[in-house]
Amino acid sequence: MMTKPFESTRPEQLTHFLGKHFIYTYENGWQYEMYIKNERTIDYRIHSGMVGGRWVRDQEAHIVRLSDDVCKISWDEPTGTTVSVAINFSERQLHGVIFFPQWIAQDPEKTVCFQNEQLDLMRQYRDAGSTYPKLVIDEFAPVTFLEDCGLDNQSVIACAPSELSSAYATRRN
Ligand code: FER
Repeated sequence: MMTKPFESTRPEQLTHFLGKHFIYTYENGWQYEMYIKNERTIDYRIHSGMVGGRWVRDQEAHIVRLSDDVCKISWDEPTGTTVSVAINFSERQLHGVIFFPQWIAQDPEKTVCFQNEQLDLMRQYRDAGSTYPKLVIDEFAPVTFLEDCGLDNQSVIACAPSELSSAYATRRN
């Protein structure tokens, strides 16, 4: 039987989280930026780390409320990478788990692109493998910048990380 998609999505519980835009650095030094675009969608940029330079718009995600200040966002990339990130907005602390297929661990540069223009290529790489053993990254990250950008704002994540000023990702608030 086909599993019903998005069966946990409860839009009425997500209003506080939708529109949040935030920058965070995992304890391993990898810096990421995420925008919760709407109840099923995120945009993101990767500023540094194994796949620094990669950026993605309109990634379908599963977003759930765990408490008034905590949500969990999980998704399956066209590359085969899967990610689950829990964000505590009041403590500005996040925990992410990233499951990379083996082909990305061996050649991360293949995924460094504006993914929206390379979706077929990413799926070809994914299907060619190899997949196993997965590289599992399990890290905490403080949220160093946080703002509200509203729903479906196309101007938040709109260019490659390399096109931003060096001050962009180091802003703190
Ligand atoms: C994150 C961890 C990993 C994240 C995105 C990824 C936007 C994606 C990794 C990849 O596709 O290579 O916190 O947030």
